[in-house]
Amino acid sequence: MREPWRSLLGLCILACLASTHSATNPFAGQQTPQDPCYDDTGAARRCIPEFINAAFGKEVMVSSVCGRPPSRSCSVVERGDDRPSVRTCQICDAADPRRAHPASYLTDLNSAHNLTCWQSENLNTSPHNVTLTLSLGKKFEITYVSLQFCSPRPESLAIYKSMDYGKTWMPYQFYSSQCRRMYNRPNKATITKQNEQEALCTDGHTDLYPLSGGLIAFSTLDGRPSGKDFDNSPVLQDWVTVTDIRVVFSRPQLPRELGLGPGSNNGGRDDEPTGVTSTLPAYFYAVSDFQVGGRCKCNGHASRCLKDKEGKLVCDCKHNTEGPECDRCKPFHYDRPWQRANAREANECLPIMTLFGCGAKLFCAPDLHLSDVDSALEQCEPKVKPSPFLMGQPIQLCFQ
Ligand SMILES: [Ca+2]
Repeated sequence: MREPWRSLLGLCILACLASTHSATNPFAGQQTPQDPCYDDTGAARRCIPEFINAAFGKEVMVSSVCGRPPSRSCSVVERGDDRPSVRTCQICDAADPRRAHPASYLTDLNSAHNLTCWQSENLNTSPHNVTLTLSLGKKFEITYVSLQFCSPRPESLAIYKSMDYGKTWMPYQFYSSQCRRMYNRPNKATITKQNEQEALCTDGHTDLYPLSGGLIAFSTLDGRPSGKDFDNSPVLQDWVTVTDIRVVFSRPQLPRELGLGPGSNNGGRDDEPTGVTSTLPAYFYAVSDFQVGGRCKCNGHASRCLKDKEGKLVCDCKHNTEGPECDRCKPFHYDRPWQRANAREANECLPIMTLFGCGAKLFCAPDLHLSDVDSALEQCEPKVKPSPFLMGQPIQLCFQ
């Protein structure tokens, strides 16, 4: 009864020792020396993909774009030097590349010398939501969402996120000079450890000026207490995880203040009940750059993301992990539960080699010797039994 298992174990151990003759990590031979997921002794360490603007070059779905049919829109331009602002008008024509303002201009190369702006249709009812939706195609951990405007910034704007590829959405951040009325939230609420996963509203970034070039930047961890201890905060790890971002421009700056329309005295902030459609002079939204700054989410087990055969972005998983986000252990590497890597501990998945069921476990580890196996087997006498887990499996599976 005992002998067949002893020889099987012997085979396994020999294969194990053969694979570990030169490195501390038995799997280090599979890695290139420069692999950031392993140190120069072959030990696993946390690795993360580079920080990128995940929106760059991606398609943004917009609910409105100007130029079909061609239209004329006007804006007020500041000239500085105490000179009065001037009103300028231009034609938007989607059929003419020199006069078009397509959604692709939101995420193209942003250059101050060649500012390309997406622009909505002229809108003349309020509120009139205009929506931008960006799908990243994979989970990312994001640090910021930013929008640079060519028009004045909206007076009220909401950012939502999805973690399930657009099936469900949750509020991420609100900007409004009237947080309570527009979004039913207090202005600048305090964030404590109890509500770190709550979207806030602020009246910052809602000034009319600058009339062009204004920025809205939402920093996902800013002001959240556990941000300093991100490694140990599953709540915030969840909070920064997104697959899609949606921005809703809920209300424009007042055309009366912009001087764009004659007698638009019904555009007042306080005398216009929310939800009531009122006629305003035409306004539009225009954005030159929509950025989402962050890293491809791989839970500390990959240093890069690659496109798979179907063109889908996936993590290039190391540490014996697999899955789109390296979110599970590879088969036969379940010796301990899967865990995210952190700065102190790589938490790599370990191979299992449980071949007998008397409570002893043998790992394909560099410090394992045949004598250890012998002594373990001695302790098992006389109840050596194969683990059901590997029964009938080829022994080579231990070393995948
Ligand atoms: Ca642009």
